[in-house]
Amino acid sequence: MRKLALAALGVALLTAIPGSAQTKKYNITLVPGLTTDGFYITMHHGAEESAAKLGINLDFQGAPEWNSTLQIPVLDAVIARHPDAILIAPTDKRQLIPSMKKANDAGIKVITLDTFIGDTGKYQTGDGNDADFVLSYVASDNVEGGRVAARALADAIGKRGKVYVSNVKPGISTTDQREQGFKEEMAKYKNITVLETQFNDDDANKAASQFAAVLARNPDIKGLFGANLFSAIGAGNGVKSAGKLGKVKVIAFDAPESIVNDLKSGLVTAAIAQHPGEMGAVGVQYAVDALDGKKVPTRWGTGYTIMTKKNISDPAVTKFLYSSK
Ligand code: T6T
Repeated sequence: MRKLALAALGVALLTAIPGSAQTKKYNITLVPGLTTDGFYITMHHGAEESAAKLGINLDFQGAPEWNSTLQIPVLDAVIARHPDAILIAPTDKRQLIPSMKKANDAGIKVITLDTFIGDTGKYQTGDGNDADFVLSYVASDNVEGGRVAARALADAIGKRGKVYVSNVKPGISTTDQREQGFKEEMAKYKNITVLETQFNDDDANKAASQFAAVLARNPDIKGLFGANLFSAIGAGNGVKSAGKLGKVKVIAFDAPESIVNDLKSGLVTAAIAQHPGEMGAVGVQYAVDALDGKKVPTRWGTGYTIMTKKNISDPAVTKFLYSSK
């Protein structure tokens, strides 16, 4: 129902265009968390569709890995070219603030997609916090996503046993919030123990070897939550290599094309697919609205599609798989 409502609103957003965008061909740059991730490739496609409908120029500039020390110079180079607006998925809650502020001070409209800067993801509050200048935050509800993952994993393991979170690194708004939501929800299950989080730096190989190490220390491990695409793929590969397919349950955040086989084989019990295409489309729309002098909502929440073995052949579900190119 919510999905339908969102889809309807998405259509409304894209059709209620006043035409003013045509008077000036705005230049908008999308800076993803990294360029080589199906999540951001899909976000780019959504942004491109919206840009084509609105008649604006869209540029995609990012680093090949999730690393704020690589993303900052990319952003600085984008600012030097002075686009009208920047849509960015900041790779760190604090480290991107100075450059993003520089963009805003130069008169460039700044919107964050997927991740946020600062402590809350609430912008334009007037409370003087150092991230308040950002116009809008367009993203999933990541705390809720973590809760959904916890409930799915608890059910998969019969509400009993040891589990852990395979995560990227601390300081990323999205994955921090997923872990928070997961742990808050898991605290409700008295027979489930959440072991120490394993941080993999967005490196699937590292996530796989970390699973082997966790298993060696905890031969009775029952499940894990891969808090993003590379964490889930990597930890899932670790489970497979250890011969634990189906015995150690995996809940995956994100939906690369490979998730179809992982769900069918039983390696992954459920995948929580985000809607990055919608993030890109709404982000472009908001940037154009802001440039046209309109007030834009400070938060737009995109939904989730939960993928399981049961529904993974349904086109209404598979349309939310991320594209790899
Ligand atoms: O999970 C997404 C994104 O939401 C997160 O901020 C970083 O990782 C992904 O891009 C998946 O790799």
